[in-house]
Amino acid sequence: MLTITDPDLLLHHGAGELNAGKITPCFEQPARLKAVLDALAEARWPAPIPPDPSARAAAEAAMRSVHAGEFIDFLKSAHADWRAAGRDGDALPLSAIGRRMHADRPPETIDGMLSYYAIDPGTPITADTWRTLEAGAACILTAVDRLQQAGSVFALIRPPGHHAGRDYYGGYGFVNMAAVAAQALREIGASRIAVLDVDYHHGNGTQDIFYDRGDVFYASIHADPRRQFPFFLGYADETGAGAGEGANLNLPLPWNTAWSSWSEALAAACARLKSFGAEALVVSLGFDAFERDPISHFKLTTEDFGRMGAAIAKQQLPTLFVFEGGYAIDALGANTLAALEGFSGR
Ligand code: OKP
Ligand code: ZN
Repeated sequence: MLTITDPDLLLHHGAGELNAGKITPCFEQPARLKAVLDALAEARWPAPIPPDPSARAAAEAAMRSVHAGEFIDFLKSAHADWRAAGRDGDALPLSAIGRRMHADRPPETIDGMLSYYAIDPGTPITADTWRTLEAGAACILTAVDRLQQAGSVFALIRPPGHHAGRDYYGGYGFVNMAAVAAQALREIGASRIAVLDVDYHHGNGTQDIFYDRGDVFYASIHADPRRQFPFFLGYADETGAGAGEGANLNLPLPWNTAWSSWSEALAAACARLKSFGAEALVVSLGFDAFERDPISHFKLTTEDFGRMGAAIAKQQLPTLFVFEGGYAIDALGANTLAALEGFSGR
């Protein structure tokens, strides 16, 4: 399998996130990506390639194709604005929009804007965040470009983007790279795309971006939002709206779910993406459903990720894997390799 990655993806490195009432080191850190790179090299997997220069040049426009322009403007200048306000270190929000407040009036200060666009206090914006996002989007565009020829491509990027909606960020990420991929695939001619999200958390951002569209089917297998982030989206009765009615499938599962029930949900999702008539598949490939993940509560094993890869391969679709979550860094390389090998039948 062809892997696309870039050294700039190691740049974004937040100092801390709010966890159980305390600031702790970020779970989402560059070592995650390094662990996967090392595992691929050790297994003598074909060497990853960097994004094409043309993809670099097109990265910002690709981000704008799925996000609101003012939101991208904000991300681009947020850390400089933070510095200009006299702060150093990472930019974090200090407030949030409550019910019946003005979600339609962006404030003027950086503190106000961070609170306006963030959905959690666990997603620091650093001086390097924007460059990291540009590199990620460039990898996605290159992956899209190679997909037809290669049959399957792995975009090894970070931070995870599936919590980023049209005009908000959070859940460690800022730009929804799976959505960038699906949109780019649409633009090069595929008329129906499926996004399959196997990350432990619901991809509220991906759902948000495509909720009223009938051309991109979104299916997610995730921890029940009644007990898990993102808390306010991911219920089974969210089925799409307007032209998108029926093109959204949420399969929430209880804590402690293991492969026997997880795999039934996967079979259900696969059946639906088949009947949808997808011409290409984007997989939000998270590994936090792993039994030893430090922030999650499912029970998948390394071998189960191999079974997952094999089941996805059975769909016989051009498949673009986008790296998402997974925080048990010591097992992340083995888990990722298991999924890719399972898919490739190695
Ligand atoms: C991103 B992805 C711990 C709270 C965690 C955010 C989880 C983001 C997961 N401080 N809340 O879906 O793996
Ligand atoms: Zn996750």
